[in-house]
Amino acid sequence: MRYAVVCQSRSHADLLFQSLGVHAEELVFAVESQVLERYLRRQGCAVIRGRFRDRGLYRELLPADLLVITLKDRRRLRTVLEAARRDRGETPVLVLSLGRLEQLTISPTDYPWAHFVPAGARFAPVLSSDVRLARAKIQVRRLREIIADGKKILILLQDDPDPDGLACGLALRTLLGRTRKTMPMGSFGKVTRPENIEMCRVVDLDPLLITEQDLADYDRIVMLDTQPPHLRQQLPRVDAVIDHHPAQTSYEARFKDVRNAYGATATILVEYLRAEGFKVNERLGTALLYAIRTDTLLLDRPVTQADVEAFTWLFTRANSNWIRRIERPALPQRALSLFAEGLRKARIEEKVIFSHLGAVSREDVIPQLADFCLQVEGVEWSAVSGVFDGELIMSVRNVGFVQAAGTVIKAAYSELGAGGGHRSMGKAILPLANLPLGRDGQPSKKTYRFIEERFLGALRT
Ligand SMILES: [Mn+2]
Repeated sequence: MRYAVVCQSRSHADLLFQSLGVHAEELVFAVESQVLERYLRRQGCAVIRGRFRDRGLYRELLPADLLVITLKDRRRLRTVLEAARRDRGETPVLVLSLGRLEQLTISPTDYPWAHFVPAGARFAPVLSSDVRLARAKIQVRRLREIIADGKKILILLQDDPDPDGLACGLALRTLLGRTRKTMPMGSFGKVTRPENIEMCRVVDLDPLLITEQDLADYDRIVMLDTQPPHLRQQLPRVDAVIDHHPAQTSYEARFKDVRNAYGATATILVEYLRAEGFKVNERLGTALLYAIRTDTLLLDRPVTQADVEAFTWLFTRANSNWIRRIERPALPQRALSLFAEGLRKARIEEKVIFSHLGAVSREDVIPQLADFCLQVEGVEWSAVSGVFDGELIMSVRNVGFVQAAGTVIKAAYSELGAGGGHRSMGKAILPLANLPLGRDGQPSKKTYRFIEERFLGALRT
């Protein structure tokens, strides 16, 4: 390949060597300065020296596989473009300008055959990412000062630990060179979502179920992906908090890194690891990527450049088969007959498909059937219920371009139990005691009609 470059300075030439990724022998430079000519020859490049306004210069330089024009002095751009116009032939032309395009003294539209690149602006995202990593270094140093000397450190997660908290726990352990013995993860509640249980199995995590009394065993407490006011329990103290939920002010901690704009706390931990030059193994990479995937619904929720970058960085470091396994928890064989029954009884009303499974032995069959039902022609919503552990659990899915599932669930059921969700999926948990039941104390036809009517009512408003 032959790359022709019109260039005025050594730093531009150096930048090109690195960014074009070509050998010196493939480059031929057109320069005006003798000093630059000598420098480039020493690098092993061919050089033609002449005046930029002289058309003979371009007859010698062209044709080439690419002509790059990179000038320190922006006012000379017109001179070069006008002089090169005649002899460019079929050579693609790339103009690297350091400033913004509006700052050019020429109008790019006058030269439709050239591709103008505002190199400074292109460089900006890279730099802003490095600025974040430079800041992360300081955060890690402070975090180490505050907790690293602890004998036994507790990583405290939210009551039903989710992938973001779990992955961050694993990342923090790696960052501080700790083990599950000297820095266990704990929570006042159990992991319940089938996907999250599967994640714990796949990446080998086993968060402890703790009580308030257990807290005394630890000389440092770090909270990840949650803050003290989110818990019902009173904490004796918290040393460090790393989170992305809205910042709470009613507590003290020596270290706080709370970034509400971030889509996941895992993104913050990825910055820490990258700033410290850690190599992330498959296990940690998978956990962190899965955390960002679920917390941002595959970057479908408001996220920052930092989340997108962490996502990309983790992508090659994670095991996609493991992620698939986590996202599709295996369906037990006996669920098939339950599914068959659920599908047989399913009804569609006002573009909502309803199905009620009755008593189920595993909660996860409910969301799985809800996912499946959404594929039925003409359906915009699916609402599938099942009775588990004294509660009626309803999984709701929609096609995404309708009202938010979380809002509809709240409007329909907030007086009867807990519920909520995101744009296209949600869940309601209704204690049976709050529902009109049949004579046998179990949900009856009337119960289900009651639930359906509340749902349709909420949809209509
Ligand atoms: Mn989170």
